[in-house]
Amino acid sequence: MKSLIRSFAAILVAALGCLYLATYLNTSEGYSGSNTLTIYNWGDYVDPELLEKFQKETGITVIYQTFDSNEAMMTKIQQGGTTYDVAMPSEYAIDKMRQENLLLPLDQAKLPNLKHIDERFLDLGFDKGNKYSVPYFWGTVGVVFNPELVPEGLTFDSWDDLWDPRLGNSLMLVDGAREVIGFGLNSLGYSLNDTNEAHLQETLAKLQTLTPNVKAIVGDEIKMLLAGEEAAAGVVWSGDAAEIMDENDKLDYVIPKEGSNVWFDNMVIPRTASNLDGAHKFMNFMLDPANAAQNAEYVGYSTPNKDAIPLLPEEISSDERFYPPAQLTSRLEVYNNLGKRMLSHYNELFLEFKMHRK
Ligand code: SPD
Repeated sequence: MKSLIRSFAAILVAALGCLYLATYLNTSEGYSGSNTLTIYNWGDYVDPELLEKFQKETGITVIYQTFDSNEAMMTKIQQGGTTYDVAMPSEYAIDKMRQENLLLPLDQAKLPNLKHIDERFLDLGFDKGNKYSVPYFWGTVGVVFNPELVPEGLTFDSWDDLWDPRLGNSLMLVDGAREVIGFGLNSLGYSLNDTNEAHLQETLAKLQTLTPNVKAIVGDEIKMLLAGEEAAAGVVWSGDAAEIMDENDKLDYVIPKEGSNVWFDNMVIPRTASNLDGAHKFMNFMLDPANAAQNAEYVGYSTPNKDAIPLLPEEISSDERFYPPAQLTSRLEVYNNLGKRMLSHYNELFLEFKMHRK
């Protein structure tokens, strides 16, 4: 009888072992690819609660990594050896990645929530028909400033106000080649897509005269530094300005009159992806109006989702500094894909500007 009980116990242990193993294999399947989703996004650019909600709803394990510039993101994807399933590049980078065969076409049948996106953000020049990308956030580049810390009379309605000699060591600049070379070009009346070498050299020379005013060129920390009144003004993306002003309501945000940049960050599937179904599920999840509103409120950037807007607090959705009307954005320029060589040249010029400060 004892041996019968022992055999029964052995069978029970074996059965339980099999059950455990099956469950374990099922939940850990992701590590072989099919039940994980690797997302590659800008820093500070998603509400972590939404990632948890997505995991709970789908059973897909999210692996989340960040980048701080389009250039860094493109280099990483180009080099290979990564398995990013979803990434969030800006428009000119999408155009470049598409041309370099770094993106997979989307299956729009799996993206029914695309219907919530405002038409103003669909079918744009960098991805006609949204074959490769769906809108995530959008915004502008401008100046956030603290009226209590800037010298009297400076309103930054002109880019040239940044060069005011009274602003010594009081400016922060976003660490972006297109942004800095772009406002330099705009300040001289040129397009921020200018490729004329004489104009670019003139821009570099003018930017180099800005260095006495520049306290730091920084990434996401720019928000903390400006909100903490470590500098009087900064050139920033509008969403960062919104977040800074949420922390410190003394500050204001303006777009200088000579013009500036309107940009679009979209979700794409890199060619390296291994979980196409999960990638579409994630995109569709982020396109859901309630999720898009929650994300916009958390991150501070502007959502292109027209059905998310009514779900936002009125003081956010009615703020034309961050939800500017089409007649204002139509006078702003979108960054063009200037081609591999010219984009590298912009990066070199930016590096030269940064080195000049040292
Ligand atoms: N902290 C997130 C910043 C994302 C900003 N993307 C703007 C891209 C402009 N080309």
